[in-house]
Amino acid sequence: MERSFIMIKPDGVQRNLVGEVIRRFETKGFTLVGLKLVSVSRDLAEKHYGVHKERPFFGGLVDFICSGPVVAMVWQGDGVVASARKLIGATNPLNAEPGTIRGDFGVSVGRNIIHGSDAIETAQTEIKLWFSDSELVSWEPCNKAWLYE
Ligand code: D4T
Repeated sequence: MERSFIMIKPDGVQRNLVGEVIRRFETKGFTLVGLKLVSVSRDLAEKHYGVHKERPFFGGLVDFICSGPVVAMVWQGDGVVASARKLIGATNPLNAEPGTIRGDFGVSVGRNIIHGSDAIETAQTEIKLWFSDSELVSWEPCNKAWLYE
């Protein structure tokens, strides 16, 4: 089944939003298959945001991701990659709709609380970057028959 890499950034952890974010993904109906608190190395942050290497905000972004613990997660479910992006909202929290995580909790693009993979292929790359196979747990939630027809 489809999987997405979701990371609660240092601001989300510092602002005590970990439970709130997890609650939103759980109650939507997605399944948590990987979870860990990570003190991110520069090397990992630079690899994760490698696509932005030439952008002016790259250095500040890497500093920020390394500035405190993040919660790295893998969530699973039909259409989870695109749906997670909707739950998260627009990159700039000021443009994010109310009801989304960034729309409800953020005001600044450089402090936008959470990351979610932007495509299925990106998700696969990011999951491999952040998790070993043994850290991911395949399990069948008992409410599956009530979530999927
Ligand atoms: P991430 O990758 O963190 O889920 O964010 P998005 O997918 O929504 O947005 P992005 O890749 O365009 O940006 C990555 C990351 O960089 C920060 N950022 C972005 C920033 O600090 N200043 C900026 O001007 C932009 C565009 C926020 C998210």
